[in-house]
This record gives sequence, structure tokens and C-alpha cells, in this order.
Amino acid sequence: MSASAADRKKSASLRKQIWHHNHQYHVLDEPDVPDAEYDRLVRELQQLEADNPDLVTAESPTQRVGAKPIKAFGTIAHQLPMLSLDNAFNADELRDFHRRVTDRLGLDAESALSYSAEPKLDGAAVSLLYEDGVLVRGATRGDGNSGEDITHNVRTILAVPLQLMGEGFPRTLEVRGEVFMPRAGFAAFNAAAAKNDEKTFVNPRNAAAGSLRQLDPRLTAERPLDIYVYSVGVVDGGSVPDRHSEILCKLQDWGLKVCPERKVVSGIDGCLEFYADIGAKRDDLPYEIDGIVYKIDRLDYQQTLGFVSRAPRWAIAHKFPAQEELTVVRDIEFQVGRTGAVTPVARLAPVFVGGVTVSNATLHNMDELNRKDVRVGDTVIVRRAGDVIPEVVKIVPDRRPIGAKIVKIPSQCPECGSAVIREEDEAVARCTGGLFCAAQRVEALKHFVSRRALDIDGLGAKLIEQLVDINRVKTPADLFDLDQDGLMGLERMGEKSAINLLASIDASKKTTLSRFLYALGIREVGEATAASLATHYGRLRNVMDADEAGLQSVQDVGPVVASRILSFFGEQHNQDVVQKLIESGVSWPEADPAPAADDGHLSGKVFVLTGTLPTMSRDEAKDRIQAAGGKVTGSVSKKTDFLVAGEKSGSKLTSAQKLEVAILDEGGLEKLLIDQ
Ligand code: D41
Repeated sequence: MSASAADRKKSASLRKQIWHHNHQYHVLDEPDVPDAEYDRLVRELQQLEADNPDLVTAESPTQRVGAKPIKAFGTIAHQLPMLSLDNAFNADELRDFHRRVTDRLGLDAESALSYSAEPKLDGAAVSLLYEDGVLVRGATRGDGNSGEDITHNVRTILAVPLQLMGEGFPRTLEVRGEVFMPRAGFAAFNAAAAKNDEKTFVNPRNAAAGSLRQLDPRLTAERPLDIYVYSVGVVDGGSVPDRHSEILCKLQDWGLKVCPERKVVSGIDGCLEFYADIGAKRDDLPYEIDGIVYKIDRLDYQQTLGFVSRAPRWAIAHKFPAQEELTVVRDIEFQVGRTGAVTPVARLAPVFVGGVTVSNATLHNMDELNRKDVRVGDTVIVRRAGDVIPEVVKIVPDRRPIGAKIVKIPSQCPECGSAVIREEDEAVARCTGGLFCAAQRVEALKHFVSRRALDIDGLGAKLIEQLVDINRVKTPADLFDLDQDGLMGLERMGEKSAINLLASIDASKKTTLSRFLYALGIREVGEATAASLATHYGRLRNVMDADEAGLQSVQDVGPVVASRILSFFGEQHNQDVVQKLIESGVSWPEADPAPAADDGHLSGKVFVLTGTLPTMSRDEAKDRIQAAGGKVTGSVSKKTDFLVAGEKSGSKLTSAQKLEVAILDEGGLEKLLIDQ
């Protein structure tokens, strides 16, 4: 039976509405209806299609994910080859490129030649073919001449429209772009995979490429993939504008997703400026990029220049420093942290990666070490992305030398010889020496004096190590009876530094309860928890006397944190240290416990800080927000109440605008802090 005219009309209308909301959400990042409304529309269409199977069309939003895996990938010959990109690894190579093109075009090298500049996404290049506005085919780039048919998989990417929008698109339109996995999705995917003992991806690029090469589209649909399109291929039965930048705008009008960071720049200086701007934001972008692509904007110039051996003469990729490099593991050692965690660390042949020279990389814990099977002598891929600590991603099995040594975790602490044990359900092994262990003492002291704790200026790691080595300092309390003569006996310590250090030790005595609690280094008690405890209890005595139920009523304190606090203060030697610190003159303003429901007038409010404020330092802003009961987090989300934005605010500002988070400048924050 065929559907009634009314149902036909209804289904067409529902499809249109769903495409629209889908486009708002996945392409523009500007959802315009609540999820519940979107779901309702989809369910209505599903029901209508179930009742009237003849209403189902391939481009219906209900048909993104095919029910069955395909048997094998077909091959698709690209009608126009998908070219590759030449690279420039520094500004000089970019200048050479610019000189070549201006020469060939008969222009002055100083002339203001327009380039369309865009970040170079690190993902997988694909081709999407639209016929009469309907997505009919998706293909990988392959070798540029032919790729694999991945239509079933690209259809599952919500940012890929199954039907183009608006008007004026050519009857046949092939667009090319980069499918990528945003950082957040990559991290979440890998965390879930690791938890389930499944294979994790080495980097977002492999994750994107691997996800596209699934036979079962239901698997691809579960991967958080996204796309930016960056050029057109075949165009038939219509036309596109005659500038690259205008083509991108057109593609956007037709519902395709293009990178918002793109910009038309003028001449070599414009290129370099854009490179520096994006470079400064690189770590804050929600996706990984490995460079900037510059394309001569005018298509007639592009035509004149043509291409050589698979790469256009009119475009170039200006690379950023690589975030992954190969190097050799010289040794694997074990480090003891503040909490006694014994962590394997790879000592590497120094290698320049992610903009710095790296000679150590964490192996996290024994499970990781075993899973990655890293041995001394192995060649490994080291990765340093953003300000994340460098890590060993994987070994290169082909390069393993004969006799590469397997390293086992020591049964005794390399620092103090106490037993190393690993509790059930714990990934990390720990030294049982506690503050008897010099390594733990050093780390505990470093933490105690750190900027956000007691903030003792001039007491660096080297000095602490010396003081611990000669047994002059065993606990933080011992810092307060150091004297000038004692200090001057140490290496590299003159009279002046000794006097300065004593002055800053003295100055650190006036502190806050929150800093003091944080400085004690109780496991799981970070700054935010310390601040919650301080506002909740007001006095140290109250914290020390609190019971489990009481502790758990504090914001952010769950059973684990509560038990850590209880056992910390349950230890006599910790009580002694606290007592001694107070006797040495460490003090803070004690307050009455905060009323239960309200920990300050900004209680419950979530802040994010970005950019540089005119007069307030970031730490100061954070302290004052926390003192008023507010919470400061690192990234903007739906839960954020305020973004405090200063000069040079990057992607956090954009995210806040998108999510309609209230944005404050320093003046606005001041008002809020004072306003009761
Ligand atoms: O973001 C990218 N990965 C990107 C790749 C980009 N933004 N633009 C590109 N433009 C081209 C030309 C100039 C050939 C149209 C590309 C690529 N090609 C490309 N991706 C993989 C190979 C070549």
C-alpha cells in the first residue's frame, strides 16, 4: 500500500526539520531546539516510515546507519585525482614557495597576493559526491587516483549532510575534506577502550582513518567523527565561485562544514602572521592540526600555475613542529612520587618533539609498560602534544635489537629500600616507606613550598634535595627552624640568598587555611577540595575532628577522599607535624564554619578563566573566586556559569559565546566578587 498524500507531505516536512536541526547542531555548533524536541521529531518520522515503507528515502535522517556490515570495500577511481600537498618546514621554505609562484605569475614578490589560509587538520582525506544535492558516495583518498568506497561509513558522520541545503548547487558536486576525531572524543574513546581492555588508538589521525575503515557502519557510527571540507573536485551542471575563499563560503551555505579558523591573508607577511596566530592557539583548538595550508585564492591563478607530480603549484602546507618522533630507549628507571607511587620512566636519546627536547617520557604504570612491551634498546614513538607530559606511544617492533632488556618493577623502593607493593584494584605500585623514604620526603616538601601551597620563594628542588640528603629536614615543620649558618653551609648558598630564603620562609607563615590544607599533601586533596574544606569548616580543629559522614557532606568530598583525610589525621606523626607547624608560627585567619547550604555568595557558580586580565593575576582571580565559594574549572562547558576573559582569549571565548555562557571582564568579576 502506498502512503497517503498527507503522510508524504508530513514525512517531507519532518525530514526537512530534522536536517535543519542537525545542521544547526553538528555543522554550526548552534543547537536551536532541545535534544528532547529533536528526538521527538526523529521518532515521529521513524514511526511514519515504519507504517509506510515507501516513504523511506536514502537521504532520510533515519537512514544514516545501515543495518548490515558490508562484505568488502569497493574501489573508486577518482575522476579528478586527489592531489597531495607540498610541505614547507620553515619560513624560508615558505618564502621560496611564494617567490616561485609570484615569479611564475609575473608578479612582484612584494605584491599583495591573496592566499586562503586554513589549519591543516590531522585526519583522513575523503571525497563526498552529491548528485542533485543527495549524498551518493564517499571515498577515501587512497593513492590519489583511486580510493575505497566508504559511503556506508561517511553517512554515519552527523556533520556530513545527506542532502545539501539552500539553492544553486551544481547537479554533480564532489567535495573534498578531512575527517577527523576531535581531541575530546579521542580521549574519551581511548579511555573507554582501555577500560574494556580493547585496542586504543595511537593518535587522533589513526583513530579517524581506522574508524572510516570499518566494514560495519554501526561501529563507525559510535566513533565521534567530524569533518571539515576544504575543496571541490568534480563540478557539473552548475558552477562554483572563482575564488577559493568564496567556494568555501558557498559550501557552507549548502550545509557543509568548513573550518571556522580560515582567513584570506595578503602576501608572505599575512601568511606568517596567520601561522603565528594559529600556532599560539594550537593547543587550545578542539582538534589536532599539523600545519597551515595556504592556497592562492584566485582560481585563474591556480589554473595558470597547474601542478607538478601530484601536487598543485598553488598550495603549500607550512608544518608546525612534529608532535611525534622516533627515538631510542636508553634505560627504564623507576621514580618515586610524593604519594609513593613507583612510576616507570623511559630515559631516551634526546629528541626534538612538540617544540622541546625530550629525554624522559612517562610509561605511566606497570600495566602500561607491559601492554606496550617497551624494553631497553627499543626504538619508540614519543609524543608530546600540547603541554601534556611526553609519553611513549608505542614501540617499532622491526627495530628491536637482539637482547633488548625487559625491565621488571623493583620489589624494593629504589630510594629507601622499603617494600614496594601493589594493592588489588590499583594500577600503581607504591613504596611503603612513607616519609621515611627520601624521595617521598623531597616530593612532599616540594609540594609544601609550591606556589599554590605555602608559596616559599627561593626554595627549589635542588636545595630541598640537599636538605633531605643531609637529614636536616625531615618534615615540613623542620623548614621553620632553618637558620642562616646552617643554610650557608649548603652548596651554592651565599649570605644574601640565605637571608632572602629565611625572609620568604618567614613570610609564608601567614597563609590561609585552604592553602595550608592543600600544602599538607593529603592524597586526593587538591586545591579545590582544600578550598571546600576550608570554607565548610572554617577552623583546622574542625577538619581534624570531622567524622566520615561530616566530611562527605562537604562539596566534592566522596567516600575515597573522606577516608584519605581521616587516615591522614589519624596518624600521630601527621598530627605532630601540624602541631609543630603551628608552634613555628604558621597561621591563618580562622573563621566560623560556613552555614550549611551556602559556602559564600558565589557558592555553586562555576568559572573559567582565559586570557590575561589587566591587573589581576590568574592565581589571584582564582583565589578570590574560591574564597567567595565559587569553583574554577579548566574548560568551558554547559555547566560553566561565567567566563572571565582578558586579552588574548582564544577558543574558550568562542566556546563560551556558542554556549551562551556569561562573559565577564576584570571589572565585571570585581563587581561580582564584591556584590553580596
Ligand atoms: O586540512 C587538511 N588536512 C587539508 C588537506 C586542507 N585544509 N587542504 C587541503 N588541500 C588540498 C589541495 C590543495 C590539494 C586541494 C588538503 C589536501 N589537499 C590534502 N589532504 C591530503 C592530501 C592532500
